[in-house]
Amino acid sequence: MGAEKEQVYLAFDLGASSGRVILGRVGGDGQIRIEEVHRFPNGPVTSADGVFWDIDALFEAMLEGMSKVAAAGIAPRAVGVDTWGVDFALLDEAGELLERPRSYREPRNAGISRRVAAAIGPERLLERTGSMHQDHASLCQLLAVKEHTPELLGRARRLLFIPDLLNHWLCGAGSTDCTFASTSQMYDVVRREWAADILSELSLPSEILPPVQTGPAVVGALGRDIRRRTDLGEVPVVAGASHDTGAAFGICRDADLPGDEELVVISSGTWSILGIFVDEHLPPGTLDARRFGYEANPDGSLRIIRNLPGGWLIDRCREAWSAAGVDCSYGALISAARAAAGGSGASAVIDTEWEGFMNPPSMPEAIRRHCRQTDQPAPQTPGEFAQVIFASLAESYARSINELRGKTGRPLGSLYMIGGMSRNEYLNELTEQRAGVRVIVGPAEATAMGNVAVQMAAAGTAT
Ligand code: LFR
Repeated sequence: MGAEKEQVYLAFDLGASSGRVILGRVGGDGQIRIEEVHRFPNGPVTSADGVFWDIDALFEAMLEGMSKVAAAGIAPRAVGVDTWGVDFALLDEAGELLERPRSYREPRNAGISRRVAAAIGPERLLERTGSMHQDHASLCQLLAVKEHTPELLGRARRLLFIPDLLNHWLCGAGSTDCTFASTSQMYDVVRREWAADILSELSLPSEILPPVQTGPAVVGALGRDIRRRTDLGEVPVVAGASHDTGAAFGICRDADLPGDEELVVISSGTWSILGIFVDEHLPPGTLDARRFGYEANPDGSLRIIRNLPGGWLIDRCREAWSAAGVDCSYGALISAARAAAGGSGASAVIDTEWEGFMNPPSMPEAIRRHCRQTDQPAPQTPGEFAQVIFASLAESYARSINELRGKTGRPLGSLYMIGGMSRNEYLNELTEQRAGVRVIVGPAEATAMGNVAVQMAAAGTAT
């Protein structure tokens, strides 16, 4: 590999708990090497009006990361943004935000998915949009906008999903891609069109939705103001894997894995998205839309997914404990959880999808409350909490894998665990035991790698 052949791509990988600016270095061997240049916190911000994202701070942090890259004398071949799914911003005639984008953890969404499913019909909703029935789906959130602030929806001229808004600010683009559109419960991935009929039946506007592209594409170049503020050049902006999970699953399709068993993938960060690749929708009625849905990979192909809580529970506990001075490194918590295993305070299995875990003021207290309500011993020490959380996550993975085995008939013998939580070897062991699978640990940086892979496909690596 000649050093002169190296190409560098810049990935913005924004999760619901932290954001990162990452360099993807690609040498003559075509392998992507990931290097983090900037990391910043993210999280839902609760105010009297609801739960929002601090989108301005996120964008500033992206600019800061770009400035660092320019200061290091690096000229990226392209940039690309991926973020968590479903959330969007509404823009007025002048292109200004009508309000800060709301977080999917907004409590006003509670119960909307049941009403939407009842109005449209659960099977039809799944067939037309592919989406799991979840209160935080963009469709449900848009209905909440209409119900709570109709005047705001009346003034909306354009809806941009979070990565599209960031791209818009980077280069003026105004489109989305199929990976993100497929998280919205408003898009028919198979027909490649917005499900305008569904929106119209809920009296929601479809004309504000952006054009959708399938596959990697250059959507613009860094605008003059961005270039001035960061010292980067007119770098192409690539879209095609703007949903973080879509980016991560994109690199699994061709993963060279041992054995020939059917593979299930878990992309695990704040959420754990469990999925299998499929060629098309399964016959109507095969999947329970409350639990499974379809999302698009960067090339437009489909995966069946189940969206399960992931690191959210333990990370919210860590926040509470570190404020009280407890050593909250993952290493310390994993050792403490192992030590607690078998103790009575560590034996509860919680329903990780319980509504009370969505955004409680105190996660340890919410877990205690859930244990009391389900007549189980509540954990006391951080080690016991960690044990309960890890065992419950493993149990939720096992239940979903068993359900998928039952519904698809696939043997599903191996589990490809990717994303930041794949580093938790104790959780991997518990998952092997409970789900009866062999866990193959994949890249913790799968999302950023997928982002870079799409940039390479759009911007090319040839010199
Ligand atoms: C993971 C993820 C999931 C999505 C959830 C909420 O980061 O993108 O795929 O369902 O966030 O948007």
